[in-house]
Amino acid sequence: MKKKVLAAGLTVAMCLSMAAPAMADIQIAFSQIGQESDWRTANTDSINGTIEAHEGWELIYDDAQQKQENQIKALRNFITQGVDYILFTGVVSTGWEEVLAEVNEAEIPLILIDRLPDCIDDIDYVAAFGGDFVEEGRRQVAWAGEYLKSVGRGEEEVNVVIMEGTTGASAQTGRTEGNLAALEEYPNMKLVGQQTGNFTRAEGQAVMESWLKSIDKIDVLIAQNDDMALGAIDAIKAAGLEPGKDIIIVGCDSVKAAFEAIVAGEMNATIECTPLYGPFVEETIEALENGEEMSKEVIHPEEGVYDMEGGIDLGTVTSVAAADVIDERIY
Ligand code: GYE
Repeated sequence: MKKKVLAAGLTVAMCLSMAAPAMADIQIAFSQIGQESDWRTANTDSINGTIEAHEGWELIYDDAQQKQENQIKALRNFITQGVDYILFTGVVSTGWEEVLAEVNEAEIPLILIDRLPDCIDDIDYVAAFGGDFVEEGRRQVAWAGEYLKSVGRGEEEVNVVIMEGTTGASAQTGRTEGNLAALEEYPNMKLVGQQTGNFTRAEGQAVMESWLKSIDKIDVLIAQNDDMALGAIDAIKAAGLEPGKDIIIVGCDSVKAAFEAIVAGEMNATIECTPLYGPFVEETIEALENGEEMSKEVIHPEEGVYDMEGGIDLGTVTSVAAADVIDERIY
């Protein structure tokens, strides 16, 4: 009798231990760039939060602190660990062929997000999702050009500076391409400065400080993200000028802090680039787990433009007043 009970107990224990691997979590590894901006924080929170909240999913997260070599190491670690999915955004756009080929060889489904690598056509990936950076850059300059027209300054020669993001990041190369192409459409806007501020507030402030010393007159600042615009606002105030009035400021991302600056009259506009990729990641992995195939087409989310009063027509989009949406903004 005793023997029987023991045997039954053993069977149960064996079943449990055999069932465990089948129920193991799906491991989703995410190689993130760093923590340079409010956008990045919101992006990390959205993706990590979604994965952590999903039953049966396990997050393996790596913050590369803006270093490509750290990202390469992280990707190789993910391969060694045999994770089930890899989420990847590259700090710069070049130099990924080798390590992404290794991911392909390991047959780990690769989901590309945000800053897509230049070698995208030479690698296998299951889905890609990111901002349309060229269009965002075009919108920045077009907003300033159309705004100037709307206040009767369309013929006035104005001096423009472009504060760029991290050199070599697709968000920088794309936005710069869009900025420069749009400047051709507005002959009254003259480019007098172009420098990187690395997508951070501190560098945005430092670059603006040095421009204010070396350039006689700056009328328009195009900052390739809101954090740099906010840093520049501090420098402009410190120089005794009025941001948003003496210098027209157009940012990119549409983070809450930029809406607050616009509502306070210290910034003029921000072009939206959504960081909220959690839902896309969730949908993609759920579909793949159900055996569905995803399209290889790069998905660009729909995005708006926000400013002081709204109503600036940019062809593909018309601006909306930041004051009208600020309460809904969670990042
Ligand atoms: O605009 C910036 C961030 O890659 C779209 O990176 C992203 C950019 C974003 O640091 O704020």
